[in-house]
Amino acid sequence: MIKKILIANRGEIAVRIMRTCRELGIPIVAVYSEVDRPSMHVRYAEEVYCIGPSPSSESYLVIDKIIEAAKKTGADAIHPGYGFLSENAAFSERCKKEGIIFIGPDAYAIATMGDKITARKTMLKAGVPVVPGTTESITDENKAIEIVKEIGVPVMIKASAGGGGKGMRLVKKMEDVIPSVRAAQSEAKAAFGNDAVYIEKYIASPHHIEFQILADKHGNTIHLFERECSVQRRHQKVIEETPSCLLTPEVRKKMGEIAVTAAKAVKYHGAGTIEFIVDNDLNFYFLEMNTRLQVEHTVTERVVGVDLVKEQINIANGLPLTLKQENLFQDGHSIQCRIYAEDTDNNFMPCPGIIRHVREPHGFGIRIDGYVFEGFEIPIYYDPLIAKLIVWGKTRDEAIKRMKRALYEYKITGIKTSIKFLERIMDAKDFVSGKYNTHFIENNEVFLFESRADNNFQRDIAAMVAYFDYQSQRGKNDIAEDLNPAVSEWKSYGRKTSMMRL
Ligand code: MV4
Repeated sequence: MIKKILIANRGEIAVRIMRTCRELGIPIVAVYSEVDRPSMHVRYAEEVYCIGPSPSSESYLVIDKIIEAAKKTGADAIHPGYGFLSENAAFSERCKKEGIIFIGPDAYAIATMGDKITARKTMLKAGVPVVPGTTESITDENKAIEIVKEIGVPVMIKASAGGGGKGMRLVKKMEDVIPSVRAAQSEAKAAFGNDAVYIEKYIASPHHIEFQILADKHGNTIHLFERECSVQRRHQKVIEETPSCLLTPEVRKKMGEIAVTAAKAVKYHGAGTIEFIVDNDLNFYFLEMNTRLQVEHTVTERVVGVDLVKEQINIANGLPLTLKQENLFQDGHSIQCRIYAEDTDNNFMPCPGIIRHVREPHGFGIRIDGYVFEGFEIPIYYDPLIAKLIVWGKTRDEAIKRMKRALYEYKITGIKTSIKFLERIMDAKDFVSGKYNTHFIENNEVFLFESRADNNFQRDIAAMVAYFDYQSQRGKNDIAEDLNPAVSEWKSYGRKTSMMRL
């Protein structure tokens, strides 16, 4: 059984994992880069270990440093979180070799799913529907032309080593096929050191719907239903929710079964996600598998009532799953908003800086997974995610209203954040109706950006007028209160009352 867990990550996810470890009574080791010394995950842990300079390439991404930290602190297990080393097959293998439990799948599953062409072939063989297209990397350009003629334009050219939208190309005309294949190959070579590309039929206006799965080391595999992640911008998810408005009970059941089949095909163990692309006629195709805990795992936790990190730890310990598929159901509706330190009206430019003031929403149906506090400086070296705001409601309508209330209460000053932008999404007709796909943000640009810019201008004028009015009134009023009294008002109030009692 695991005696001490090293969390090879930072930020909100490191804190989230540590919270479950604390509940389970498992000692924690935090690792940190130089700039992260004052970070929340380091404060939260009872044992900490510095793994080097601030750039992640010199700290959180260095396998030797993480292994050294585990050995020095006597940690017998490592949780990689998401990003960094979480989907690195060599890291999973190295942990095994060092006798350390990697809380995640083995190298075989990570490598098979990490190479998209191998993943497509493996899924086809298992009977999982994939987008029509090639099953081998493109080596013969004439063959590429033949295949595109067969499936018809438009098509997508994708890098086998890519994923998450990296190295993708849309081809609309036959004469663009060969130049696009060549360009994609050289791009893939430069980005991933691997020039293998494949071709898929282009699915217009798709939904991105993914299924959460859990699998133990004894062959038991279950799914925990779907997450609708179609609100994205440049392949960065902005909002996630469950259940999806698109799925019918029949399609949901079928996709869940297929997701389990997909995981079994790579002898998967741990928590994982099967991503599907779904068209308007509810045809669904396997897109890729994420062999890690995901940023949006929280909405599943809320609606299915399962602590996914706790399940990951039990699985890593070799315990059989105690959850049974037939006992699982989706209770109500959950939505997550990702709060970023960014300027949404300036091309979503990251805005790291010092947090001056934070006031988080509270109350029924609210969860915040965050890590920042007043005076904390968000480092420039990592993802600018500040917090995830997760709400639950009995119905989707209630969840949206609760999210609006929570965003209204959420105040962060000192840096720019995406809170206002998220509030506009909660007011967008297509979001509220649930009729949206992956083009939602671009289709609603006027509402989400420009039109509201006018309102902001009016609001700014109103704020200025109020301020000047306030300044001109100051001092004129006899009963105006001193904003910085020399004696605490608590103290003077106490004195007054004690005198009154006499
Ligand atoms: C596609 C597609 C249409 N047809 N593949 C983008 C991220 C990567 N996981 C795959 N992506 C897409 N693949 C075919 N054959 C459209 C997208 C896509 C997309 C997918 C999910 C969520 C948002 C998206 C935004 C643009 C394009």
